[in-house]
Amino acid sequence: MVLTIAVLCMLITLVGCSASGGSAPSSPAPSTPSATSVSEERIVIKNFRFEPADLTVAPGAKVSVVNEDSAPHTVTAQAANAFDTSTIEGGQTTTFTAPSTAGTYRYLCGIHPSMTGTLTVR
Ligand SMILES: [Cu+2]
Repeated sequence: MVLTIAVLCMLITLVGCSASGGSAPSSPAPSTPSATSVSEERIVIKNFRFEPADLTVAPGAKVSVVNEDSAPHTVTAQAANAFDTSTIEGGQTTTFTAPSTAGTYRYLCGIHPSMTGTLTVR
């Protein structure tokens, strides 16, 4: 009886492992505790433009993105996995966390690739 339960537990653990391994954690977990010392930065999307087009933030800063258009937009880093807001519907606001590594990160709108901007981390 005890052995049966032990085997069942092992099986459940194995299944759990393979299931979580199959779905790769592609999106970065925004689990960073909101540090009050980090000032909030902001990008406004208006008339298919990022304002400001060049923004400098501290490493790991929280950046709000306000979409004032009626069209959906994204803020997607051209460098893989740097940051990506995914789709922001018109009128919506979202937040992403800037990379913790200093550098210049060019980004674009995944829906309208002619919309580009630069996020500088330093
Ligand atoms: Cu767009």
